[in-house]
Amino acid sequence: MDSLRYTKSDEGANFTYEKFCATCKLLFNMNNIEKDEWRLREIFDLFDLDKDGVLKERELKMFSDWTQKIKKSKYALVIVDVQNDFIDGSLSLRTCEGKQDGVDVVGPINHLVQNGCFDKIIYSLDWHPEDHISFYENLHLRELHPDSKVKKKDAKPFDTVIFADPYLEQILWPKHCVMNTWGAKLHEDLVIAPDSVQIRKGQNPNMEAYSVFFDNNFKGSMELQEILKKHGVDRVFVCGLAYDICVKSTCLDGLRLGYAIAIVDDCCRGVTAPDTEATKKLIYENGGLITNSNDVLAMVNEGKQSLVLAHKIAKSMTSIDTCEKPENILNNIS
Ligand code: VGL
Ligand code: ZN
Repeated sequence: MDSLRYTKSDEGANFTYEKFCATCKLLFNMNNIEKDEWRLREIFDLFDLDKDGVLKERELKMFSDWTQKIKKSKYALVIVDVQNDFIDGSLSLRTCEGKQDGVDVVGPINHLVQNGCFDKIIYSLDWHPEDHISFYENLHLRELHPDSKVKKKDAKPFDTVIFADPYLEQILWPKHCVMNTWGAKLHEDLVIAPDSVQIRKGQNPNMEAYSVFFDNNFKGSMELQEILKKHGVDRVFVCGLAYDICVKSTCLDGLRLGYAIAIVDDCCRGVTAPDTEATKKLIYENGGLITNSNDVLAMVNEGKQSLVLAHKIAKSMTSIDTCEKPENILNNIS
């Protein structure tokens, strides 16, 4: 007789993969789970600590914490380097290999800023001193290492050289974004959201700083992380210039730190087409989402959930991937 009684613990014991999938179908509004089934499987396996095929007790608690987190966690928008020099100035993307027009991101970014309910909006600015190591014009200021395949006398803008001290592989960019000059200003048509913050990077003359996350900007390198932490942000949308340089490094660093990162494809422009394609692939392979403005607005305004972002949150909660293989990601950051 006793064995027929249905108890609370039986309910937990029945939380199988099928039930998990049914819940996820509702959460993510999935009509067809086939394509993404592997993600559901992976998330379930993350929670199913004892690998018995059902979630119970502590495992069930993890599952419920995850659903809470994906319903409640906050969103930030990081707008990378939408500055004059990358649009109309010395490092105009129009004159680069990909022949992209940087100004084309201004409209779609303004649309996001004016219509999206983001919990925090952050603008980054490439902000270099006159003697910055990345400037082709400053090549005479420092010695190259014998390892450098390109020698001083042959070097042209956009070549990669290796400096001796500090030992550093560096692309030689045309002089750009010199602090307090017109070229370093945000584009005049870019809408600046109230309560937004601006982060300057690349101020150390001997250090390149592509990523908004890790920069020696003389205030310490944790500025962006501190802002995100203060606002309870787990999910970060990244857009701006240049797709295959600073947007790329920011996304990869964010993923490595455990953030759920989405790149807003239509709000980015790159230096070269092949590098832009490679960037998308790399971000996807590292757990990031490639999305567009319309989907971003559906997420932040209408509560639409992204399985890719939720998957990343599950991984970070169970911390199987954050900083587990930083060398893999760092090797890929150029
Ligand atoms: C950038 C090249 C040099 C960028 C900054 O913002 O993508 N690119 N410095
Ligand atoms: Zn720069």
